[in-house]
Amino acid sequence: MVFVKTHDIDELTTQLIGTQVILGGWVEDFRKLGKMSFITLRDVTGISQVIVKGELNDNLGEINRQSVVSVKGIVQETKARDFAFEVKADEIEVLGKAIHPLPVDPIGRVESNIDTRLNHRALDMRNQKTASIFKLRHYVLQSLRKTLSEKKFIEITTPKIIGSASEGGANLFSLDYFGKTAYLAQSPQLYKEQMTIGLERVFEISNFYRAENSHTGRHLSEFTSIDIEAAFMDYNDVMDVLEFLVMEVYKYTSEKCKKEQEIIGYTIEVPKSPFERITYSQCIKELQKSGEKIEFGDDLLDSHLRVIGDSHPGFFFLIDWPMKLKPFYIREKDEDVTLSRSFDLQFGYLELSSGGTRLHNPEMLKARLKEQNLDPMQFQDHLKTFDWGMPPHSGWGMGLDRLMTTLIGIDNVREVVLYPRDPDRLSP
Ligand code: AMO
Repeated sequence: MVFVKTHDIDELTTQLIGTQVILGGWVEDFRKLGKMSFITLRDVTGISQVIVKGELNDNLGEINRQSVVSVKGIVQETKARDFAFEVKADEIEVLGKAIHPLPVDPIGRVESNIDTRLNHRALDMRNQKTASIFKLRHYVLQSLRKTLSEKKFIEITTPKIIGSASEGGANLFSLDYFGKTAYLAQSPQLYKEQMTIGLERVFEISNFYRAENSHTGRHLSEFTSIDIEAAFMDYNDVMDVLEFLVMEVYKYTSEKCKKEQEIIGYTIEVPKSPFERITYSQCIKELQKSGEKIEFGDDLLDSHLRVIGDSHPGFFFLIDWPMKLKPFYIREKDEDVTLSRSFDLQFGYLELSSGGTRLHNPEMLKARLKEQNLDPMQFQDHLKTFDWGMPPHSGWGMGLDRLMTTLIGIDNVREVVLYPRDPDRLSP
């Protein structure tokens, strides 16, 4: 038999009763009851019952669960409670046998810990909860691309192998590049800024790399970032874009992904808009009030963010950080040059995004690089573009994996990444 499917399981309808179909999928359950056998067959769209009788049943050997089979048969009504239809098999072919027992139970009846599941990720994807998370991720990406395109952002792809650091020196993976040292990009920062001189509004959704020796539920060595950069926009404008985008993701997936939410066991709650905008100074005062030893100018540690997150659950912006805590490309405020036009988007304690208005004056940018002990010579290729009519611009980067965790109420990014990379995990 050929293994071409005529239908996906979710395409079986009343109109097809009496029609011959060819289905393909995995055996979720196999029961041989003397004169007949029942197969529960799953494909990516759903689950169906296959009934085997007569000579075909007599000649049918044992089929291991999770083997992949092709079934040719006639669609008919069923007495089974859990199914709308069944297929009475005329031919069954095992296309790929599954070993028994499998290293993880794809039905999820026997729970496996996350490390075991990640070690067998392809098989874990047959677990409906895992598959639903990745279907949801697909719709999140769809929504992001749609909204940004509608707002006239052009999707770009910047290089991931680079000759010098994009975010300053720390946390860089280096590699040998034909005898020279190259690095894996930490972000598209410099390239996305450069692209504003020709395309005005750009976005990128790609993987970036951070050699952070962190063992938390929110840090990965390779993460997916959504980045935007926009000419003629201030940090308030790009915060508006970010808020709109997050709201659209929540609205779209809460409507579109009903089945996935049911399987995951979590209801996507569309957040309230507008998101609160709290200044860094207000935040320091709040922390001092709650007894934390912190001064203006100190960075916010995880412990501080947890305190702030407790009193501000959900989405909020933390704005106007001190200049000294922000990267070299961030621009100061006119009314107080110690403060920056910058923000982080928080979800409770979790940082989802950071961004701001950029310096677009080359002399000031050079001075800032020196102030932060970075060598302007290393940034020559970038700096020269600032002499070609660089527009004022702003942007942000947001961790897609972290955004996904907020959507489905989990606290480990590894659950939403196919093959996570962290200091302890380089394979599969
Ligand atoms: P930043 O370094 O704050 O900013 O990164 C932006 C967002 O990316 C996500 N992120 C990570 N997610 C998982 N694992 C990691 N190791 C990791 N590192 C970062 C976070 C974070 O908020 N160029 C600037 C952005 C800009 O100004 O446009 C930047 O990279 O969600």
